Amino acid sequence: MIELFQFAPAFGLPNASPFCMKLETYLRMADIEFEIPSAKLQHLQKAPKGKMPYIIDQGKTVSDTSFIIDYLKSTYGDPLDAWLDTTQRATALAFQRLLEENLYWAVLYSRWVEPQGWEQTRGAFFGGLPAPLKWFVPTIARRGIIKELHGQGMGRHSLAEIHAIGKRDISALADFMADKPYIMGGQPCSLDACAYAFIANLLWAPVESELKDHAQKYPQLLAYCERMRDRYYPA
Ligand SMILES: N[C@@H](CCC(=O)N[C@@H](CS)C(=O)NCC(=O)O)C(=O)O
Repeated sequence: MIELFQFAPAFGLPNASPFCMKLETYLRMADIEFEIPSAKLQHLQKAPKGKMPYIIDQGKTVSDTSFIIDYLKSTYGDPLDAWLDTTQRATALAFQRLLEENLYWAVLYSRWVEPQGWEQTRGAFFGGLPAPLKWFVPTIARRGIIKELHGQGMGRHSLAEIHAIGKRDISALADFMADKPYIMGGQPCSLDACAYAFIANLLWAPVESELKDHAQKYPQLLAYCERMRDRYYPA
């Protein structure tokens, strides 16, 4: 059976990492059996690209959610995206990039850099660490994220600019979704695994931010997350 290596759940969500939650949601949507070995620090250390999640299937290790989903489609079939035409596929890819390559960094900033977000992130991610680790690991991890944000570029903007960038992405997704039940229309596709993971992480993580406030202005986003949760994570 597929082993899914990811972070332990946090923030009351299946995963506080939108990438981990995306992949778990995809597996559930595609009805592929998997198991999650209990989360350990060594899993991240063994991750082929130093990032979570990754899978091991039939002795093969695959990392990066997009490559993993490609692998799953070619190995187990593609029950979710066959109905999309080429224009819809192109649109879905553009929204995936918006979420993963842009909005992600604005959300990361709100969690790790903004003082209020950092308080909540530190407690949720590092609260269980024993002394002396809890005295220095959070600071080292935060320094690493700040360096990544600077390297990627988002961290070079002012706070107001970062909020403006993130809000535009949220509005674009909400406006495109409008009153459709799923992002691309009346039925789900693999983009929904990604969109649900990112939007639920924004709406439902207990990290107060301007981005969360902005997302809450769109009732269709909340209704969408509830629809996805009820369908793929039944209580
Ligand atoms: N492009 C990757 C991104 C994965 C990613 O950024 N994972 C983050 C968590 S959201 C991570 O593992 N960060 C740990 C680190 O950088 O040390 C994917 O699609 O899987």
